[in-house]
Amino acid sequence: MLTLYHFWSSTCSRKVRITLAEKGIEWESHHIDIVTKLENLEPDYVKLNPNGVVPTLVHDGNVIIESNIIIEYLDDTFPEIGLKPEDTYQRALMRLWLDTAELQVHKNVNVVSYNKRHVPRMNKLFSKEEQRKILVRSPSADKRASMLRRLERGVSEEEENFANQRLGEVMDKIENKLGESDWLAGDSFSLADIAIAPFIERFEANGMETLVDWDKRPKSGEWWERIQSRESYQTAYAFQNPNV
Ligand SMILES: N[C@@H](CCC(=O)N[C@@H](CS)C(=O)NCC(=O)O)C(=O)O
Repeated sequence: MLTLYHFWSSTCSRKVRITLAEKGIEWESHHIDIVTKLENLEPDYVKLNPNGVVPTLVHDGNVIIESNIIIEYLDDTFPEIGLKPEDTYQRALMRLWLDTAELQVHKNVNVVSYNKRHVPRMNKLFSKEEQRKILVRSPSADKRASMLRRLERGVSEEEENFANQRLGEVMDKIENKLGESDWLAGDSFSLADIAIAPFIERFEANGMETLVDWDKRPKSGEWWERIQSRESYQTAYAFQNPNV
């Protein structure tokens, strides 16, 4: 039995839902509202995920956290439809894309979307003092410190520009790679494509136009079309907020 604790619009949750759909695995949904109800900070959830974030997978009583680790776990455990290259070098390169998705893309997209998306959403729901109290509850010391700093000082234009440049570099890397092969880790669709795809949708949703200018990066535009036309992508994105 597989249970996924996830939030409908979270990029990391979407990675896992795409993987589950690619493999045709049945799963039970446990929606964790990370925005209005802050269910990710409830003690019972933090027992499962000590970082207080989504997603979390529970499989036959075993708890797995971190979206990149979850998607590899799913691929290892349900290998019938494989999502990793056969060749071990290509597999290593695939893992590098997973790292890039987390360490370069997720990290910087959070900086860029702070003023645009995060602040208006939070200010509509909570006063500044309430937001401070929420952040203090975050079980991750790193996250607590950086988010409290952002709450006090905001994200400067300089920080936003720096993060945007790092994201532009990833998009250039993607364009170069797709000049060599149809998919990020070679000739077949893999976890590398799954790990990056939800961020491309996020760039589009946030109107980050220079990143998704497909005239400038045509190979990436074609790749992005191919990903969106997959049934797994459509299934993952069809999951909507159950609380509205
Ligand atoms: N490295 C983690 C990151 C998880 C993460 O940051 N999840 C976000 C949603 S994409 C979250 O739960 N945010 C809630 C919060 O930080 O309060 C992973 O890949 O699973």
